[in-house]
Amino acid sequence: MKKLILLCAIVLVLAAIIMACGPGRQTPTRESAVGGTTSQAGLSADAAQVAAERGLSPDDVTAALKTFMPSGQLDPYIMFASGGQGGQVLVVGVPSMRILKLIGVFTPEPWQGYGFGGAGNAILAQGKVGDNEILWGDTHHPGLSETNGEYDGQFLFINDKANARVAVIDLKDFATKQIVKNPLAINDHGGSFVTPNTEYIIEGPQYAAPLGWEYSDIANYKEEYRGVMTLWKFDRATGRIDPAQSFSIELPPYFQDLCDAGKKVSDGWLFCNSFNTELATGGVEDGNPPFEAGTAKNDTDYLHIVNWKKAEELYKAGKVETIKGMPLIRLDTAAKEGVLYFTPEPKSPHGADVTPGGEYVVVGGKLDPHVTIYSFDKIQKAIAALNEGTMTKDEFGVPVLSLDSTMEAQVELGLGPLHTVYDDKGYAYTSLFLDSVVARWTLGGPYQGLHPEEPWTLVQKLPVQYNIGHIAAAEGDTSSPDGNYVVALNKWSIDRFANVGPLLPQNFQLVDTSQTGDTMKVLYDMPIGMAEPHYAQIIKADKLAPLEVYPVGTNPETMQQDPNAITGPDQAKVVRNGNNVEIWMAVVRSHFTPEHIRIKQGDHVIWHFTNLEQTRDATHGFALPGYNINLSLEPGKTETIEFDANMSGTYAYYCTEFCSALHLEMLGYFMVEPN
Ligand code: CUK
Ligand code: CUA
Repeated sequence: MKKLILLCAIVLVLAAIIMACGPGRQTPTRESAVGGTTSQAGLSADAAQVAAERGLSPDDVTAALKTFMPSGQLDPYIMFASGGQGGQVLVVGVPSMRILKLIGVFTPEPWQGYGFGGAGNAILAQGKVGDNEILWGDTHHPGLSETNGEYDGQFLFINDKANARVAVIDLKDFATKQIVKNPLAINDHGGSFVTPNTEYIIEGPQYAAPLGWEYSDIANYKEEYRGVMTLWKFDRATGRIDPAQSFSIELPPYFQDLCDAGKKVSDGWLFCNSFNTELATGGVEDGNPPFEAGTAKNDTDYLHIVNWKKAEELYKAGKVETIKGMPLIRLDTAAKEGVLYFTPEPKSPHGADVTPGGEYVVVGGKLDPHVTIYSFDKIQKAIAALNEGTMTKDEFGVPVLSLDSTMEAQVELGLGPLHTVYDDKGYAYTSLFLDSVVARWTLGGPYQGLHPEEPWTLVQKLPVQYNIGHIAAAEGDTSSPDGNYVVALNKWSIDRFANVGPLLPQNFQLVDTSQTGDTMKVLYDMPIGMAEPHYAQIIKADKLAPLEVYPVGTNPETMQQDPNAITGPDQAKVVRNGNNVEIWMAVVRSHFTPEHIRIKQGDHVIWHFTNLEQTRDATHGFALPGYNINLSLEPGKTETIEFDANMSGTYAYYCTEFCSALHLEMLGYFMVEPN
């Protein structure tokens, strides 16, 4: 009945809108509806008064109108932002900048019951380093799965810089399914991003160390420390990384940084920065130059140009050495067989970002006021022109292509260029860390007709607060970026928000990039009060098709029917077998079945839960005091916990989600009789 009333109301509202728009007009988008209202009627007297009272400028009012999401309306974009040292992923609606979810990835997350007895424990345990359980991560770069260079909305990958791990999140339920630990590297950075059909998830290195992080003194740096790039094979059918089909490439100990995959014309190639071609080893306490000085001595470092299709051939042909179970293309093989080339890049490079059509790689040198644009075509010609007798090599035998032969252009932007993203109007947007601005500049070549300005020129510098690191654009890493929004991920917020003590939130600023020319504006400030996000990707919301509820009996780890699922409370039971007690529990508004569990201290407990609900949002929680057990049982989910009842006592277990008027009554007793 309620549904029927709602439906009638929707039909009436729709009819009213269509009539108001006059004949022949489409149902208005949100923006045209707002525009229509204001242009027809102007701001209401109320609205004008509010604006005056609050001291809002016309720009403020426009920004508010562009970001306000009326109750019940949905954002057209979804942003996935790394949660930095929080080890999570943030899901944010754009342009409203409302946080929709915090996905536990490398860190236990209580709301999702991730890491408190259920399936999350097994997933987190995959991320062990040796025997050590690691219960946090430094998430840097989320990468959405792609099909033909476009986000396909199926999976999200993210790296843990601190421990060299990569996680797989299934966007069917926005939950982490897998963590792989890199057996050769102990930290990473240039990941995770995908090849254009998600054949591989790339994990690039950062701080060189002996392979497999074996012990070796830093005095042996040049001989024994290495960088290593890993190509994790992704199996779409299982939705998991397949370590058995993955391989790595050995690199010199140059502190490789950000990487990006070629696409379209440059499909099959990878590009990766580096910032320690000096082979600095620090040791300031012994009178050596500190790392920050030692790594910045040279005028240029090396852009790494990697032919991953060639590397894949070598791997398949067995031209690898297997170390710690990981097939590795050795550095000399990579150099000789045409897998790896270098070309110089200006001071302290950070971002390496491939243009939508794959024609160029844009590199920002943190200590150089320019971005340098490399042409893939020129790189290919320079490689073809290499001649064994005359070619320059670095000290590890890798061919070096001259900057002249690979560079297309340089654009002077200002201080501290870091990362670059793209839109649909032939513009590039670069974050300038020291200037605290978003710089909009024009691409040339095939992009020239898309904007009114000269190619390779600065168009606008938009101040942001403060010290922008990464920058993200709507559909920005695809072959066809959108162009409505850019988000500035600012490292400092200083005075932008209420003082919450010495640890301040980060500031995400939403930037309107919908018009050409000198028109960018900041629309919204969003404090991030849980960590330091590094990168984000923004996907069209309609590309995502998550489940509304799990089919009853779904195991969230396998996404298959769980063999221990039950279909009704009548199947609930407790079975004792010696010291093993196995429980099949039904969960449905507003009771657990059974409500009494009697066991003996020292019993081993295996406890299966099935939430029988199929109503959207009818989530129940399960909290068991004293045993660190906390589950989130979404509709249809089946989950299992296993533990030793080492403490005697009487424990009321209860539902943690306010699921109904009788939610408080949703409980039971776990009675553990002492020995
Ligand atoms: S890094 Cu953080 S601002 Cu990990 Cu992509 Cu450049
Ligand atoms: Cu179930 Cu509250």
